[in-house]
Amino acid sequence: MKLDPTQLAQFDELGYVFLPNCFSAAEIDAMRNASREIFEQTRPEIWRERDGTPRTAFACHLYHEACNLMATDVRLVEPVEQLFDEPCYLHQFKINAKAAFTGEVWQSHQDFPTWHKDDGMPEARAMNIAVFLDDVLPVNGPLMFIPRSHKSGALEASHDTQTTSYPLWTLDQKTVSELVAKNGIVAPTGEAGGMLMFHANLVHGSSGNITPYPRRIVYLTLSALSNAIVRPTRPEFIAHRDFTPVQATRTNRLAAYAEGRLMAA
Ligand SMILES: O=C(O)CCC(=O)C(=O)O
Repeated sequence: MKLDPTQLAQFDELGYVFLPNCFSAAEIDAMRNASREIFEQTRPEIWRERDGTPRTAFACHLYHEACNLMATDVRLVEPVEQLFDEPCYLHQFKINAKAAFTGEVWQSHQDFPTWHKDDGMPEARAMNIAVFLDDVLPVNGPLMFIPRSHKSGALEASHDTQTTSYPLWTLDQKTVSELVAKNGIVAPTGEAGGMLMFHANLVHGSSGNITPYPRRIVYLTLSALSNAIVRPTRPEFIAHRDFTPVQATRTNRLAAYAEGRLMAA
């Protein structure tokens, strides 16, 4: 699945593009079941909010078949390869839970500074591509983007280990205020099954979820093959060391998996 010229122009100008209805209801159902099974487990790859609620399941593509199929899905891999014009490897795979009532914030940040400082990623030739497993609403902690902020390059950030359980290189209020004054701030919302891709230097974050509606999102971080990390400091389940190019599966194996589960039920 390739981006069309309008989508390419939007990505270039605003730093993100949202594509609705990319995954079917059956595929999303299978991924929601997967996320339930995963978040029931206790393992080092599953990070929790300070109250113990699951926050993020890293690298679950290595131990859950549905996630494994999503990690090579052509709908996710192809548009990123198109933008970088080269094959990609998977730098990170995760499900962010943003649980009903207790899901905490993601502070305002750009992704590349964390990948660069913590993992030794050479350039901003990597990006997050996200699949909504729940309807993302204005009220349940949607991602918020500052459009065009990717054009500012990598901004100065400080290492925040206090605000949440997950350390992140975050931006200060002055920087965020100036960027918002210039470009505004948006929260792309949409139904489960939609897909959102955004530039590694796009400033983003999300607020806590105090609603009864969970907001689960799967993220693939795909990096250009020429941009392999050189100085990883984080565990392998957060910053992968396998630089094999992702072989996108052209047959829809996630749909077949979802149908198989339905027939077995
Ligand atoms: O899921 C979210 O709300 C934010 C995730 C995020 O910003 C990230 O993984 O870099």
